[in-house]
Amino acid sequence: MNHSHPLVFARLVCAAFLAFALVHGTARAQNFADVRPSPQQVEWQDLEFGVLIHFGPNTFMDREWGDGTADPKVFNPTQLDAEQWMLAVQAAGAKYVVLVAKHHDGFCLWPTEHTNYSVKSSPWLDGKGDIVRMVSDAAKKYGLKFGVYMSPWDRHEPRYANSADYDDYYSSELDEVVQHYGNLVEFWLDGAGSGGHVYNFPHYLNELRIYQPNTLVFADVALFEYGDIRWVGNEDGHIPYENWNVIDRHGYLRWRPVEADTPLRKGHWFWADNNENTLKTLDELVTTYDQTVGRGGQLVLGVAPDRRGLVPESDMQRLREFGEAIRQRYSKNLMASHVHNAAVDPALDGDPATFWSAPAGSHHATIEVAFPQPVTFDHALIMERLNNGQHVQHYRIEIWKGNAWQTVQEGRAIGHKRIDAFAAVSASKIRLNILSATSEAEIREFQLFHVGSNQSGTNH
Ligand code: FUL
Repeated sequence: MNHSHPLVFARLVCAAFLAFALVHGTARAQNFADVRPSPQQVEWQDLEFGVLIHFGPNTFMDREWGDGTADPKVFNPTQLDAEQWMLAVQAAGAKYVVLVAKHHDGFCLWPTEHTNYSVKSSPWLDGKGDIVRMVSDAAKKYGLKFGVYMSPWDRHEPRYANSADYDDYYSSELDEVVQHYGNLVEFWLDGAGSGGHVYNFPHYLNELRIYQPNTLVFADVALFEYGDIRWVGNEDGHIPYENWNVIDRHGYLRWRPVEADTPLRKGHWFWADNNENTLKTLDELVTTYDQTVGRGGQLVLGVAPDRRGLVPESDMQRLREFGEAIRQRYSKNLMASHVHNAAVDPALDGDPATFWSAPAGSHHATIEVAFPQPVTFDHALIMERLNNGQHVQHYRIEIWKGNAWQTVQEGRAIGHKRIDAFAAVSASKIRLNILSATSEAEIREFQLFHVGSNQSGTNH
């Protein structure tokens, strides 16, 4: 080892300091308020909304969980068009797409060298196609970030019976996916079906990190220690309020933002015949949005192309309506007409890149806003800046009633984004009253909307 290398030297100094700190008891105890997100987590949380795509032999066999015996010959989409999938993702307003590259049936959507159970053995494009390539290329073209899901549970691969052999197999497949398809925004580690099987997850993660240092790993509850993001615990499209980003597992406090995955067709991640009646209504989708993104978490909506290899027209239409409804609801920010006040404007300017900070070290502060004319509103959207941690523990939205402040809404956590819905009120003086914060609150946005009679998605 060459000890004169500056990096090696810096590491030695760090290690010496750590040893000194531990021996002399100067290492600071960790608490909830000290834990901060990584820059990658901050960036990922800003994406807010992604789409998860399921497509494979199951699509052709009306199955949700294939048992790994389907003949690759069944896989034969006639009009597969990954760009059409991206149009669906964009229309819904999502910022990224996660493709299920391998589901529990073990069938690979890319021509892996490690098994024949893949697109290579299908009649589609004479076995020369690569869906991972097509989707990653299309995503790039449409300005969407790209991620993959690779099921550890594999019901086809015979090596699954032997943990060590299967670890080699999974790692070799992983190597292909992480090296050949560009940057992955998210990597899905799904725990379903894996009970009782021992995987070498630390090895998988090492492999992934070598090539994809910035990928956010999604892991469900059982695989918690391997993830950067945690599963919400249901597939119904809602995040329970209050939602805190810092959670405690095995005595370790960690920043683990929550992701809520839910399919566009109720109960169906894969397309199946005759289930159009399960397509979620616009109201249901708007409610889902308000109860996921509006509760400071990530929404990941499942979209399933059909046997042609296209997102069905009805689903496409619903995704368009959904995207449009969200834009309509949250684009006319009534804060735009406020009387400017340099002290608080960074929270009122409609730009999440700027933020207002409460006085250093404060635990209580207010953002007061005046309007030349009274404004009528029934929704508020607040974004907390999380780079320094999630601080707000208790807040009120209040209006001035001539001689006193009246509470319109009261809440606890704000987090990345908080959407509150309430009966319409009119006022020309409004404030965000932060009653309690672990450290100075940082607010990126405080916005007001009048959604009106279309009250679907009420966030209570
Ligand atoms: C689950 C899987 O078992 C489902 O089939 C689906 O892929 C969903 C997104 O994750 O755990």
